[in-house]
Amino acid sequence: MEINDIKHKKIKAWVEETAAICRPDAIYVCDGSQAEYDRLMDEMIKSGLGTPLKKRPSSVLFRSDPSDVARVEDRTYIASAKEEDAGPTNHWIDPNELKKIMSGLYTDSMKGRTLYVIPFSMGPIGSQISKNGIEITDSAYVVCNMHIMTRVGTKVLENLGEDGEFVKCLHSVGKPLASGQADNGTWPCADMEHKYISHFPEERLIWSYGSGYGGNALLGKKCFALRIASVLARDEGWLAEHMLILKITNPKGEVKYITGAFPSACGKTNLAMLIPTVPGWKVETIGDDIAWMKFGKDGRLYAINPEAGFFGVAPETSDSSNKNAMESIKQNTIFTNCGLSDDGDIWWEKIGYLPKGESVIDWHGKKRPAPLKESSPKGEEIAHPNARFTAPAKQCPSIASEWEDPAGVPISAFLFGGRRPSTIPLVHQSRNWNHGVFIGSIIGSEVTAAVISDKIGQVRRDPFAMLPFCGYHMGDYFKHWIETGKKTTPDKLPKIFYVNWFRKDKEGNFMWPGYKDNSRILAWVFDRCNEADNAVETEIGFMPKPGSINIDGLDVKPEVLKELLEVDREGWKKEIQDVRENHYPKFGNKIPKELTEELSALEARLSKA
Ligand code: SAT
Ligand code: MN
Repeated sequence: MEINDIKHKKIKAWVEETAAICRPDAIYVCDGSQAEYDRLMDEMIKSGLGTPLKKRPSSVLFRSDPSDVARVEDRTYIASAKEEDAGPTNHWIDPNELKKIMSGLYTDSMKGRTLYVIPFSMGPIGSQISKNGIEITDSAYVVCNMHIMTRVGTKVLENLGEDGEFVKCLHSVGKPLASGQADNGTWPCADMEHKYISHFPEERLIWSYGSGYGGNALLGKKCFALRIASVLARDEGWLAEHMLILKITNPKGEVKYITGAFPSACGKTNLAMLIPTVPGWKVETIGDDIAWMKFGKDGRLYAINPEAGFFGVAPETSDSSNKNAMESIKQNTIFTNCGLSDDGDIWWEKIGYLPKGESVIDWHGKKRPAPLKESSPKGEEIAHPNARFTAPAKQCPSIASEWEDPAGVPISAFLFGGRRPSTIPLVHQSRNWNHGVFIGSIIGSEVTAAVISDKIGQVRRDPFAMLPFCGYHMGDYFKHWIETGKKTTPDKLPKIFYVNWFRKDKEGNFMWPGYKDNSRILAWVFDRCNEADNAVETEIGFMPKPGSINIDGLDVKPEVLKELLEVDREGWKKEIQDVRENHYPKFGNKIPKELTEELSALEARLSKA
């Protein structure tokens, strides 16, 4: 399609305005068709950027520049009018100043390239919960990824009509080409100090420059669906959350939907695609990363998955850690920064088998002897630790039939979790909504040797798993959660649970098998939502009654389960002290009084016991 095919005056004007600054060689409006996807992929394969995979139909491997392998939090900005509105946990720059810098960078930045206009919808087109965006990009790789991750094309333009609302998302890889120059198969991007991932929340505007990777460039995901949407949600009275969405069916055929927020590296995608080990139970996937939730007429919260695909971490994904993910990526998948084996297939660390053949090409593009082990020393990985697959959600065997229901699914429970070797029990339920918000506000994972800068053993808290993704002050975000709890009657609100699959014993061994067996905890949570008589009240909340977690066929000794489900009073006292002295002060006087009251009430309950 061409620019004159756009009937929406504001979109057309914005594209023209952008083109006048970025000066692309051509402008192309995406229709979202398979033919368009195939043509762009072919061009990228011919240019040497993409490598088709013999073993996986319609699948292509890309290798990025070593400087462009993940989200760049240090270069991510919330440029609200007032610094206070971005809050202490976001990087703020004055929006006028930032626009001046970035306008300079955007000038002529698309020379030698095509400017693609991507009309996209976050969520099923026409849903009351969905939102439209327009991404302008000079990267065909971004167009193809957006095809998978969102709903793209003519149908979105039709939905927008002549004056529908949309979020403006501008992206340039920041590598203009001189006449006659070409990328020659190299990944285009700018130097680190010229990368900017910028959000202008008041204008519902995203400007990204210099990176072509993941959340820096696929602007529908973290930039729109979390950072900008969290601001919209605050203003409009709904929730935009970094949460997976599950459908659970019990042996009687009764269905419930739950969402869950976990900091990174807690196995969220694995949980989203879990194959249960408890007999008679069924778990299906609605989403693996983001949930948008609005109150329905019945006073319950309804969630949609705003995305249409999975952008998952590849390393350690295997038939045993996540069979459904492995099935989802058998065809029509984009791989980025994975290894390539002699037989024309991808490979990564802990994929569950060794690569076929004598050599592999690593994510740098270097030929190496095939590894003899499934893991590699740090820094010598075949696949980059943040290597990704981009796969259509509809290819997932566990995808629920209603995953695209425009009405969304009614949510019965929220799970919050983290990677905590001690203190936090396997599962407990909050006493009420505000206590649940308190739990969400303190989740985090213990720092392991993987992070050099922090003290090992400290808890790095990531409230609601939203710290890098909230587009406004986290203190105001907590307040928004407290306010959300007042919008309906307590019985209609989702119940809130704190789970921890990562407890370790004195020898440092995991006490709980995790993965598929987490379904045993999901079953308990499900029954709690039915007010089952399966809990006892403790100082920290409701916990499983002895015998109410099914461990049949599990290699977990009763005394270990007992320890997993005990209140560690001394541990909690330390937890309270850390929250009071180190965590909450970060948010200054914006911490809602309801949360400091919850902290004190918990302390009082524990000291009475
Ligand atoms: O790169 S993404 O932001 O899409 C994924 C992630 O970092 O969580
Ligand atoms: Mn995520």
